[in-house]
Amino acid sequence: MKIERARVIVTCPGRNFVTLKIETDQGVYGIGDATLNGRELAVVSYLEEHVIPCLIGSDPRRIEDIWQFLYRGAYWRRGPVTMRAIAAVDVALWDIKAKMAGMPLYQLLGGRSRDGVMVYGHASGEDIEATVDAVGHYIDMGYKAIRAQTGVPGVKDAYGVGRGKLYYEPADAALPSVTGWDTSKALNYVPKLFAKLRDTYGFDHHLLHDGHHRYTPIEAATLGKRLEPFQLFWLEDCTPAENQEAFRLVRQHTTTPLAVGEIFNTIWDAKDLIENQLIDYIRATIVGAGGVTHLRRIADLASLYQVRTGCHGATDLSPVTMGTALHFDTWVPNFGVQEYMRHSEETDAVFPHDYHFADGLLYCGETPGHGVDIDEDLAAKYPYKRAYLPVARLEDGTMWNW
Ligand code: GCO
Ligand code: MG
Repeated sequence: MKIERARVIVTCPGRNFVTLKIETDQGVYGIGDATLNGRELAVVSYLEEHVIPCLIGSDPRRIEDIWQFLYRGAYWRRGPVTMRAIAAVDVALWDIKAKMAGMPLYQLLGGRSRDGVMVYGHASGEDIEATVDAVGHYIDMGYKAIRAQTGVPGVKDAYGVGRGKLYYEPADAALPSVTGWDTSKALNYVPKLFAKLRDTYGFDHHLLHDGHHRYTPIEAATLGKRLEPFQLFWLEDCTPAENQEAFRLVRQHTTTPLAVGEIFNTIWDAKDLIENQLIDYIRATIVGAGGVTHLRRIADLASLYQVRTGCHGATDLSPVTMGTALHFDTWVPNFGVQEYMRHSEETDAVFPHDYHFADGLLYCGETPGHGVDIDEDLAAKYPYKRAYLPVARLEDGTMWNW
């Protein structure tokens, strides 16, 4: 069996997606997601110029060997562009293998560990009152877990606020838009949101919050402490994680559970955090961290330390990643939660899929493979549109972490 052809499909049904389609000499094909929000074309070029030529003629059943070839063989390891390209190949090959086996992907991984996958949705509002209403809306939709982000008075376009939309879409401009940040304002305001949420809805739902890399370790520790009475499911990306040691300080000061990893590419980004039990949830996902083959290694390491998974699932991860992650989540023994921001109708139409939402859980389907396809004719109707993520600046103009 041979790989005969591989193509990259770029489409923008409301937002950009990069998809790799691998076709075999036996008529079976597989697809993988390679979207890197705001830097999409770098991955397109990496795949087209440097990966696809190596794939043609190789045996698509040799998933592990092809992974190692692309990782070790490049000499230049890791990084978001490389690892997304590898992920796209890996996912397309798992799709092919599962189709050939006539099984949904989760069966090949080891079978079902649970019936459905608990997901969390994104509630947000311009201020506390609006965010409390938005959380109520998610409760009405049946969500068991809800992330809450509020605008902060005096901060321009605070992170995570949908501005009237059910979900927010940050990559919104042909050049990066400038948002604001003020740590002390957020430190005073965010705990008030969670106090109000618990006051209004009680403690029956899981609440989550994303710090989006904004706080220094000691500020993150302060936030974690202030949030303790409201029993969050997790506080995410409370401080940047390039220095994994930074989490030790946060950990020593608060029992609020910590999650990190949506920008991690490999097990090496998470190794110290996991082994030192500095986090509770690892957020690496299929497209970001080298596909099913590598994410499984991360999850297995995490399970030794009782760290659970919480796969990233923002709208910039295509339905191909969502579908694959759901098979992964259905199998992985140390599952925590899955992020689910929902895609637009246009996106869902370009990527027909068999997963569905019911009562706060997502269910992967039983179609052989990962259960997500691409309608190429429809995809062709939405040409690529350059869109950047925003940047963040402090009041005095200093660049900050967005
Ligand atoms: C999340 C993330 C996203 C990112 C986005 C960037 O927790 O869902 O922080 O919202 O900002 O994926 O492309
Ligand atoms: Mg996040």
